[in-house]
Amino acid sequence: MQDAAVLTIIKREEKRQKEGIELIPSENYASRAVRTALSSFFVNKYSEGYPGKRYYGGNENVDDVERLAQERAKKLFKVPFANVQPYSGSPANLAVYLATCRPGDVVMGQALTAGGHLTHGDKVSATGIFFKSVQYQLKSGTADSRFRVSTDLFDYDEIRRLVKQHRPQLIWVGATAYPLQFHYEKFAEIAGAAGAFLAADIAHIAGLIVGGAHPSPVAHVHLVTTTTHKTLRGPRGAIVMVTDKGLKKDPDLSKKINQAVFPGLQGGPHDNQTAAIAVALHEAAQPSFKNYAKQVVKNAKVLAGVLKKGGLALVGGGTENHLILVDLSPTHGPGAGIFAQKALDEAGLTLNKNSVPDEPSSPFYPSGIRLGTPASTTRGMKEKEMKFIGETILEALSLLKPYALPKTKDERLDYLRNFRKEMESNRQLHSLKLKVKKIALRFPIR
Ligand code: DSN
Repeated sequence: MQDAAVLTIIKREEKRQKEGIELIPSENYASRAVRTALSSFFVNKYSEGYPGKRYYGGNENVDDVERLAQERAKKLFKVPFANVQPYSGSPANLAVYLATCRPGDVVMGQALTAGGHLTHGDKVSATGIFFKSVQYQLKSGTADSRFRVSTDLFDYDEIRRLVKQHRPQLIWVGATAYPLQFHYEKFAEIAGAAGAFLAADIAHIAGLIVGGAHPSPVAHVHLVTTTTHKTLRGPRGAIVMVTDKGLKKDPDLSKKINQAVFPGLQGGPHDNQTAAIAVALHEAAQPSFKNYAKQVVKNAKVLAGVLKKGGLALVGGGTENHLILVDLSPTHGPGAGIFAQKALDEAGLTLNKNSVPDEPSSPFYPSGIRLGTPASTTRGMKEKEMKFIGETILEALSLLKPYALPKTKDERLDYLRNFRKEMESNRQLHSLKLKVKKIALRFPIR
């Protein structure tokens, strides 16, 4: 590579990834084979349309690779139809709206502050602007580990009541910050009674589903969307699938999804991404991927156990998947997520601040942190490393006791600037970072 300026930055990012431990639950490491496909000659091609029906010439190889990706997705997720062209998760979800709704229709999804996704009808998203969005929350009081481990945080009576009142055309089930398994059949019963389309967004848990570590929604929903870069360990990208149940409700649903993706929302597909998705789907179909998925959950449970024993409040009281949501408000005060993210960054542990159910602060200064095990498990880390990570988190968080988020916006800016400086020069965090680096380097990223 000849561009020294960019190469320097790329090398810095490589070092950051190698020397730290990645705990953001939506991130992962794509294999060398996936990255090779991404930088292949397919980067150079335009291929608006679908296999056998392209607008430009020279697409015989693109057709082959796209058909391969489609077939692999269908087989892996056990669905009759897959569109592998969405650039990423948000366009994939928009395609579902375009295929099932008209502007102004009522739609419903889990609120962002309760762990849902922007594209499930949040008011700042196109999905909340062009549709009448109704949002459901989680049960109150779930963000506290003093409550015994719950197996379900959804209030189905309340969701049923909202559905009866608002009659949505489309309902979403799926989340970006939900630590327990989804019981899709319960959503299906509610959506079915209202005649609504039910779409499962499995972006976070797709790898767990195909690895047998989480139930599949396929028998219960009409549509499934997923990104391909999270637990599925592929390139950034997405897939929209239609189930047999979906085709029964609307035999034209696959055609409508294709039309929605192109020409409805996108232009030329990213063929290099399609090739890389095909590679990732092949990798996820291997027996070793099942071990990976099970280890992700096992690791998350061990990590959650250490954090809970250390006195942290976990939403749902623990985890059943790859993700842990810590509510810091009882231990570190409202809005403490911003402090925790920075302190842990300085210790070489990357995770993100996150809202918690019943958030006492705001989405900009949320009270929780969200972390997970997909990336560290890809590196080969197991229970022993999870104990180290958990203990390191507890030690770093113990430094935050003197800090509290000021009430006013003006006070906050100065306070946070000082806080950041203090964290950056904190010797205890620096020594934790060295320990993290030592462990991290024992687990190469391939
Ligand atoms: N940004 C993703 C996540 O972190 O969960 C959701 O789109």
